[in-house]
Amino acid sequence: MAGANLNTSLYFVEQITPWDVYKHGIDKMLVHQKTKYQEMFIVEGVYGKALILDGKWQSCTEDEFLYHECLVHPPMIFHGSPRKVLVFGGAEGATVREVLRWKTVEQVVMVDIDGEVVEACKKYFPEMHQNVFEDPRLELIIDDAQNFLESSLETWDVIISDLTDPIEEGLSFPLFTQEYFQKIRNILSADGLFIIQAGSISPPEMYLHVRVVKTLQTVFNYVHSVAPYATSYGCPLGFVVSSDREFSLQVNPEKVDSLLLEKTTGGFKLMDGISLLGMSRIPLNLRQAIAAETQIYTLKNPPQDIKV
Ligand code: SPD
Repeated sequence: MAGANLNTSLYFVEQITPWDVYKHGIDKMLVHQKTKYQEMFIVEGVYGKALILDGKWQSCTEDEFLYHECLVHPPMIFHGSPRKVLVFGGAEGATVREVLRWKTVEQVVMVDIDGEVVEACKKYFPEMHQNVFEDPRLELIIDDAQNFLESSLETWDVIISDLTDPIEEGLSFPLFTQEYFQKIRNILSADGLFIIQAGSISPPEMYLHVRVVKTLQTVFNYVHSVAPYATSYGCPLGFVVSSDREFSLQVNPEKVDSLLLEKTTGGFKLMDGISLLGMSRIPLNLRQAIAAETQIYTLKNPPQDIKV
């Protein structure tokens, strides 16, 4: 069994749900820092090096491609020829690394609130960022996504939200509301696509993902979940792709493979036509939950019956 020879007495314990924890064995603690916004750990173990923020596992060098390739490429592929891409979050640099694989991309702006985390990631995760912070097509802005949206006048072909999990109370709640998604829509080009990391799709917690989907459906004409398998989060995640232009999940794997061959560089570990087809097929229980849900998230009427 993998990890059977683990010889550590040090564990990082992550609360996955109020009833479940995930114990990650640790060989070395590389960083522990309280930044202006959050508590950061960078640790090392059988999964390589990992970033943990406010007690939540963000990514690790061993399996981050499962998350980042699935977050970035679906909207890029559905667009076909993205030139301008906006990324919210993504301190490790792996999200922009995937964006910059696209030869069509001329401009990327990455907005992350926490410059201290970005600096630590530059130092400790060269495997993830692969020096993309030096790419002249990338502009890094240290700011709150909401401030940026207030002042942004440009439009974008693809917008990627690589932020926290959805929650129904607290500081991140506004980032999952109808008002916020309307602002995103205002800065998307007419054929642009938006993808958001929208939390766990395991049965006890999928209502959060489902409500994000329903909220997005009030803003965009076409909204679909995709389900990557990202192994070190302790639960299956769901991303949501939204657009006002129709995009088909009836993916033709051969066409996707030739698009990727023509328009990207570097090769993939996970993404190809077959993988995109697979992650676009979400299970029946999730489709049924989306069909049955009536709650949407607005700032005006935040949820009253918050589950713990
Ligand atoms: N519970 C999963 C949380 C993942 C949040 N973001 C990951 C960031 C990777 N760039």
